[in-house]
Amino acid sequence: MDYTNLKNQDQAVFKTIEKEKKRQINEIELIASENYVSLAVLEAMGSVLTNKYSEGYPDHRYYGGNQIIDLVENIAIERAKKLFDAEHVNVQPLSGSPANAAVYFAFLKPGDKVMGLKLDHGGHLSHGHPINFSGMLYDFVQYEVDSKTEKIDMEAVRKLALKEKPKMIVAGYSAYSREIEWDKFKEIADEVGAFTFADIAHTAGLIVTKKMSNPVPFFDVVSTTTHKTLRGPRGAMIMCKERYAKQVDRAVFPGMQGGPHDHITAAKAVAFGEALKPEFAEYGEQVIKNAQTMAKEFKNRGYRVISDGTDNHLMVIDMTSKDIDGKTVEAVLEKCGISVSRSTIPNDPNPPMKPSGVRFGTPAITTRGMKEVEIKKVVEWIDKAIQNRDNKEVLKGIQIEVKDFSQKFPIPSA
Ligand code: DSN
Repeated sequence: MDYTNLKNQDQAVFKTIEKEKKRQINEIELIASENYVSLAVLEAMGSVLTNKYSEGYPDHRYYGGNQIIDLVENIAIERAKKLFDAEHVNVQPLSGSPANAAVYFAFLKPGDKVMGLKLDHGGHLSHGHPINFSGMLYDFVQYEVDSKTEKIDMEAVRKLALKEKPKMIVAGYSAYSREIEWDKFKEIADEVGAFTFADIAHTAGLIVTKKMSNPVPFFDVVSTTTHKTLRGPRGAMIMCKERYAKQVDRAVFPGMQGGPHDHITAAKAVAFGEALKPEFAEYGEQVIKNAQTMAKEFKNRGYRVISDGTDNHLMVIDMTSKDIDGKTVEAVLEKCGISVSRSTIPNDPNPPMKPSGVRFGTPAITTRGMKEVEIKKVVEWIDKAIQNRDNKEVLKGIQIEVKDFSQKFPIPSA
């Protein structure tokens, strides 16, 4: 992308963007929630649509001059409906947590009981953590993964639901590597009279490529961010059954938000258009193949993979299997030009700021064109760095190799 005007006008900001661009080009990104957008998505985000105010919805705006904004919002809605087989879509949520806030706002009253997966078992802050608005405003009961399999035990979920009788059950997670039994969640929710809410922020891009199962056709309401595996701009959307359309739309605006970010809506439409193409299905398949290769390589090298593998784009590795904690691994790999995020493991004995695990993900490196052979090389570097964590020379050597290697896999938007 050409930044000529920015360069001429504001050197301070231009230089930071250039530096970040270089960092992205020269380093390996393994943060499971990150990806690289296309130039077309980036151009839409940088468009004049950012100049407009359009509170309301297509054909029902509180400002004049929105005929063209209506067109773009409708394109985004129609493409999202097609991608996910959704009855109703709201493309205005600004990001994942605000989207989840709007869902709770649409379906619940403060103090209502909700079931969500515990954060250190793979859930998200907005699924009921006590320091998050969700845990403060609603009466969350947290379910856990099974302590032996580290997978969700649907019989345990059922027992808890029968005991607690929640008004809503939340499924879909941030650090859980297994397929989710949406149908069983739906059965349990029906049994106790609860709403079903899926947060598919992490796996949306794999769901649209039909590599993972889709909760949208039978869950009451589903939220997703648009920037992770879906490879769109930062933002979110909510999908629901037609019968909940009004309450969901009202919860987003005027309930939670003001004017939608129309430039981001346009970029969402572009990303959804890309996700409808056959190439995106190939991408989704490769993301999972790469993650499964990565998990296998870690296991071969003696690392303990939580739940013993992965069905999606991510995995959490218990670093205590190598006598090191997740925070130290994150810092060591940063020195080598490899970005990862520390993560708790189920029933983590260590605190969240210095947890036992590291979460690894393959969406970003797959966008750059890396396949199984490159994944093996990446794991080799990670293992070497961990083994030689106190050896500055070895770490520097890996960083040089990583830089040389990364430059061979261009980033679409850099
Ligand atoms: N921060 C995102 C992630 O890394 O999973 C979720 O909000």
